[in-house]
Amino acid sequence: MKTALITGINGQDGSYLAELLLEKNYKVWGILKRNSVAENQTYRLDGIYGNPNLHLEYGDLTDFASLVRVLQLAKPMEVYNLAAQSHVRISFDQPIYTAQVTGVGTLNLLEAIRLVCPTSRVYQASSSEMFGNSIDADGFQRETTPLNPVSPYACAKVFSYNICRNYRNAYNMFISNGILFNHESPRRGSNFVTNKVAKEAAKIKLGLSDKLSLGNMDATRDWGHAKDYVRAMWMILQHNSADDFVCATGISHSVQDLVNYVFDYVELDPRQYVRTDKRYFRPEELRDLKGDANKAKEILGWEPEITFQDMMKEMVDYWLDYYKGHVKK
Ligand code: NAP
Ligand code: G4F
Repeated sequence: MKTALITGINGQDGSYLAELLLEKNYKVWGILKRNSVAENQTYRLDGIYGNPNLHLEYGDLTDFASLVRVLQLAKPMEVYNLAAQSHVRISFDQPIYTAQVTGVGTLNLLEAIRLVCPTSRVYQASSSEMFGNSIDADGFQRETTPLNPVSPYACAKVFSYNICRNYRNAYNMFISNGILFNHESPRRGSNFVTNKVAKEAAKIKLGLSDKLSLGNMDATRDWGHAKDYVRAMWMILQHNSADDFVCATGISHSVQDLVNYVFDYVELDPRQYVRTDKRYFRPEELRDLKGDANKAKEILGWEPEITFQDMMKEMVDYWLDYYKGHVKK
């Protein structure tokens, strides 16, 4: 039986990845950061909670000793480092904390793996945010595009990306970076733009709200579905050598396009409800992201399957069901 450890197991990606690995008959260990309200913390794991092959342990990326303890218990063949302070706007409010978790936290984990289980295969959740405003002449970002981060979050992810490559080369460890473009789902935090728009449009449709405040509507993103991207994470660690891969759909939409699509789906005119609010703008904005995932397609055979349109419908339907249930209660 294969054994995997997931940091960030209760996050969007961690919960889908845990489901995928359990389906593949893995024993799955997960690290949970202590939270004062335990109930809220594991709701994304509801579908697999109690599975005898799922083991949750307290730990924190900033607490080296806790990582050593869990690695000694789990003895994982594969480690997926998904834990992070992952919100770009919030990284401007908490830059030092973000650097400690999203940057140095990765180094804590690598050093613990090097000491406890150096033959484990390691996946690092790197991000398209690392490219910043660096774009190739054809309008795409790919593995060779220079990294030019424009947020504290992205700077921390660049540190993690580089320290992973350094440990791979210096210690001959199997450490791969997935450079993933934005991916979403109904499990996405509702302060990220896709789920914020889906949730608020559903509330407006049901008469529970009358406005949606957003930041930069001109920014464009390459949005895919988290289920497709956790499949890529697993495929990256099954490859015969450690390497770095971009995962993206190759199609980008502006935030305005996203709003238009969602409001059209719920049959409302966005001009009546959507406003911009400077609170949601960033001190420095990453304007455009569009990824070229040809390397992952050619070497791993990975391709995204779920379209932006189907994903946004799934997210809006989730919130419509949620609030209809809520209203009934
Ligand atoms: P997410 O939903 O924000 O999940 C982050 C996870 O990290 C949560 O389980 C969180 O636990 C945990 N965590 C935060 N601080 C921690 C700490 N100090 N120690 C241990 N655990 C900690 O993020 P996601 O969307 O699933 O993304 C997964 C990873 O991929 C992240 O590293 C993110 O930066 C990266 N990434 C995401 C995307 C995307 O579009 N989703 C794209 C590229 C890269 P609590 O919830 O209990 O705080
Ligand atoms: O949904 P977002 O907050 O995602 P962002 O900043 O692109 O970061 C996400 O994707 C990265 C991969 O590229 C991950 F590494 C990272 O962890 C995270 O998962 O914002 C998307 C765009 C931005 O341009 C933002 O300025 O939407 C714009 N936006 C406009 N109004 C808004 C809002 N974003 C948020 N969160 N809230 C708004 O009201």
